[in-house]
Amino acid sequence: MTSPETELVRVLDQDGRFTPSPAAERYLPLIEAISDAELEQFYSDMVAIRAIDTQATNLQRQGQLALWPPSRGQEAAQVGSARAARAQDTIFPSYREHAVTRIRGVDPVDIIKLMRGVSHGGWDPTDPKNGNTRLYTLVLGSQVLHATGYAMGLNFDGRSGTGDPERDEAVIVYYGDGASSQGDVHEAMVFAASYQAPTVFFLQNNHWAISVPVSTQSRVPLVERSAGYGIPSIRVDGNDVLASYAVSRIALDEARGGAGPRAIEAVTYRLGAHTTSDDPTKYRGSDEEQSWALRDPIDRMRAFLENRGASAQFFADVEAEAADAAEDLRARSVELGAPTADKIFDHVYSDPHPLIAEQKAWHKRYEASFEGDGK
Ligand SMILES: Cc1ncc(C[n+]2csc(CCOP(=O)(O)OP(=O)(O)O)c2C)c(N)n1
Repeated sequence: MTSPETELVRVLDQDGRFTPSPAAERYLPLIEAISDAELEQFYSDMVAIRAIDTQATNLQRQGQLALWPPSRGQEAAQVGSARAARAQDTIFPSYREHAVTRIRGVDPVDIIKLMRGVSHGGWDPTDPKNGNTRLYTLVLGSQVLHATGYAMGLNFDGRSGTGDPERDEAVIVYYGDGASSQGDVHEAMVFAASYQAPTVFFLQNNHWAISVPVSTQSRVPLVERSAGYGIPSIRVDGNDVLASYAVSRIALDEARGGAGPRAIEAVTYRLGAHTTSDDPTKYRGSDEEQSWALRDPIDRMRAFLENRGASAQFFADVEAEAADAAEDLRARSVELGAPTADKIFDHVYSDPHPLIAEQKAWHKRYEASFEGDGK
């Protein structure tokens, strides 16, 4: 049975033609109002992050990083939703939201620092240059609780639903199909719905929780999980950047305006490995991967822009800028060096703690015991 929630919002078909689905009807005025410059920005965001993502994957293969979670294939879901957020909104990423964080101003080298093990967090979430972007979360689903608690706080502090769209704030939180099975996510939804917290739950259904397919995880479309808590929920083609932008804009506007939480299931696909430690050929067939490769979000948007008359020069410039961004990432990543051992102890608590101070002193004595060794 198809419920309204399971109808897919899509405006660009696989070949980039503008052919809106019935569920896309209410979003068309918004989409038609997107300027040429914004359309081009969406495309260049996607191309840039793919180049950066490929570079980071290569850096891991060359031993420069411990691990990298590739975002290949998920660019449209991320760029559309991130471009829909207002500057005052707060972003709670999981660990694959490289396009989102970049759009908010986080330097990609700060993600490298985390994955290289030279930083405990990567960036300072309170520094305005990072666009209210909280840290990556590796414990599945915990950020969904953090986001909901934060959104409840926005309501308590009168920073949401006041009727002033220039000041009202909302929260958008990213999580995956696997994380949607975590208890934390369900608790968060109960609280968000009960308190009408301005939270947008943005689920990227990339079809695999490492080797577990979404069909094993859920008997119903994932969009029905959030709908079951009374949260208005929309299913969108996550490989269509325009649809992703439009549903996110409306959901965030509604949440910010005091209408309570909203949920989006972006149907997309992880084209690469879960992380650089994973080998997807062990659990999924190449037919599936190839069929999704045909739905590549970047190719789709490129075809759309070409049909509108974008010049060859535009595409060449975008490619060149993306290559420069990737090269810059490489140059700065290989120069990061190792952290001092003190840093491991200094960032455990924000205030001094006697146990940590004792451990730090012990470690210093231990290191000193090697001095002069072998001479
Ligand atoms: C609480 C918790 N349980 C298990 C893991 C191990 N783990 C890391 S990623 C992952 C799969 C996540 O899949 P999904 O939520 O679909 O996100 P994706 O990685 O596909 O973007 C698992 C089980 C973890 N990090 N945290």
